[in-house]
Amino acid sequence: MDTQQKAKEIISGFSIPGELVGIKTNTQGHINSTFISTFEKNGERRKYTHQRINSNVFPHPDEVMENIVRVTSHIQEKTKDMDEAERRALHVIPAKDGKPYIIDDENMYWRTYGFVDGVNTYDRVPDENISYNLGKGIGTFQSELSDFDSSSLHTVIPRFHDMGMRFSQLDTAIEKDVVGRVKEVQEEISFLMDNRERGVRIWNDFESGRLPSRVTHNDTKINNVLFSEKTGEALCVIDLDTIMPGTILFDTGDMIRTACSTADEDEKDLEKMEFSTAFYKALVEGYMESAASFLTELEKEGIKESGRTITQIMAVRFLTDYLQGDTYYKIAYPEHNLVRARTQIKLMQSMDRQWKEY
Ligand code: GN1
Ligand code: MG
Repeated sequence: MDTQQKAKEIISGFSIPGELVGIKTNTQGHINSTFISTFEKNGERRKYTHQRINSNVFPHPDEVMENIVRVTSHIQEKTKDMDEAERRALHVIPAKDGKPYIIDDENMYWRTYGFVDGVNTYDRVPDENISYNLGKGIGTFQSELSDFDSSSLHTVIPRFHDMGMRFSQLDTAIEKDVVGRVKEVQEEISFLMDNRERGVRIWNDFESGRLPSRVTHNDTKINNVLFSEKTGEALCVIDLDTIMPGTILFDTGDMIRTACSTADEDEKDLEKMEFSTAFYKALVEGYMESAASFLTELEKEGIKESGRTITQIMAVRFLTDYLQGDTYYKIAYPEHNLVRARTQIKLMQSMDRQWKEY
């Protein structure tokens, strides 16, 4: 049975009113498989998002879902009286047995959300206004969760942003060289190794308690944010799998990485990849408007560095996966992970060239 057929079968186990009238596969995302369905009831159509959770990446999907249900309920409560309230948090649709997931015959977990319409998404920032809105939206998300006890969340992927551990994984991949690719990537390896010490600082400040533990999303790239079609406001942060305790600098970092770059994460022409200081300034201005009130001084001071650090961790992770024979990220062609690692390194170099100007 193909996955879409399987999805259809699973979907019937969720508590969704009406008849299933259509299903489409969504190809975005490097980890989970996603499907969009349409249901019809009394002539009215509604869409839903269904995902099969990748259990190699998330070994405890029940804990992932428990985190998500708690965090989305918290945001729903905070935003219930606002305009477009239904678009400001994801809504988990339970299975017919009340659980927030269904386990299929291959022991894979599936979940369903109400599809959020009336929104725009971007893979790249088109202008400074969107950058400003993105910053403000991420700051709002953090601020809505600033009174949520982060220690009550499950750590779904331990040491996810531990740069030291990510470098150790790269060391092992280089040493084993299972697919014989190390010789092609000497330049990339040496750039990353030269920056190793600087890269571990944020994690060390977090682990030593100098940076406070908060609820962090850990994947705040621009295409995980939904913008209102009506007002342009960044309404909702999606892709909540990696919500867990962390430092908010992981999230400022990923938003800087993806919102201030002039090319896609997998652009082959490196000439096109630069860091935009104009987008950065707009992003941080929006972010500070909604986040400044709850940040500590050390958090504020770390924002600029966080963009460089998270870009670096992605370079390390993509290169490691390339050397390991592409076992983690979905790839569309053999060099895909190498292309991704190179864009991240280029982005870091572009930051460094302009470091004094922003
Ligand atoms: C992965 O699945 P997706 O595309 O939302 C990854 C993130 C990376 C991102 C890079 C669990 O996220 O850490 O930043 O790719 N998620 C996981 O595009 O590893
Ligand atoms: Mg993700």
